Amino acid sequence: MLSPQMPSPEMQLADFQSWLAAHQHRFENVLSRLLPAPDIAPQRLHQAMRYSVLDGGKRVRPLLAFAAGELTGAAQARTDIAAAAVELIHAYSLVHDDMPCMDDDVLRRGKPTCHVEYDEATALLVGDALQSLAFQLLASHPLSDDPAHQIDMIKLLAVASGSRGMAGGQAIDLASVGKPLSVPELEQMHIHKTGALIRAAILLGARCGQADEALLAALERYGHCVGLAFQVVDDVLDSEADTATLGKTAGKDAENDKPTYVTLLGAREAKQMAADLHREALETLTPFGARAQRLCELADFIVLRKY
Ligand code: GRG
Repeated sequence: MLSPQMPSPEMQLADFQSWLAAHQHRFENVLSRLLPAPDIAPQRLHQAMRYSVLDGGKRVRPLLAFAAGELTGAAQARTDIAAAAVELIHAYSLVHDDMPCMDDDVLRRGKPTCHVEYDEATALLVGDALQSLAFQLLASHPLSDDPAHQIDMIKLLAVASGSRGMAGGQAIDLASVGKPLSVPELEQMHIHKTGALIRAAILLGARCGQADEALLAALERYGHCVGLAFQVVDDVLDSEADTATLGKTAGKDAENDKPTYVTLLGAREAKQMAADLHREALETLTPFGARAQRLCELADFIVLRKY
């Protein structure tokens, strides 16, 4: 029987869903305010940037930054900037990834991809400009009382998104098309391509508040687990869900002859792997008790998502 003080699982889920919806809604306005207005020159580029960032996406990385920031007592105004910088890098990666020279896709977040709606040159510039804006935000808003600490945070995002992080993972991905990768090789690719930015979101959110080395190490481990779980679930959804549900073309990995957790392990074992990573992520947070509740709920959200 539940004690009178303990909320039921249904109440806890409803509480998480309202936290999620409130942050998603509020953050949309934050992004809209931080992006260049559509009527400022060059209008077409600014409109394409807004098209690629606003009105779509689950905002998983910002939500992770907010939850980590709540754990370390960070001010919302600071985590907003950290979360926005990460989301702009993410949006840039999606725009470039969809281009004909990479994944060549026509649908993203339920609407035509940037190069289809605009053109290839504009899509290239959108990615470039979003990346620059991300670092402009981190450099021009106070994120820490210690300037050296803030420079470390800027470096953290630069490393996570560069050739030793997301862009490097993408390079491994492009080089692996049609090749038989082992599971450890696939893991290395995803730790960089998807995982690096997810870990950066969590660490940047945490570093907007007071985080000691032990907490940062635990969050790094949590980020490793949810980042990898995110990708395993992505592979399962790509093979099992439909295009309308995903808002992007389903079955793209098989069509592009890309190695995935599903092709390497089979759907059953891939789902088991996601469940194991989910459990490890939750175990990592045990020492932080109720303070880490939102991060636990986000781990559930990432693993149990349907799109
Ligand atoms: C072009 C430098 C460069 C990198 C691209 C992350 C990436 C590397 C490409 C994205 C392509 C892709 C489908 C990766 C698999 C996992 C992933 C990042 C999915 C999209 O992220 P979600 O589900 O997307 O968080 P939303 O739209 O919800 O934000």
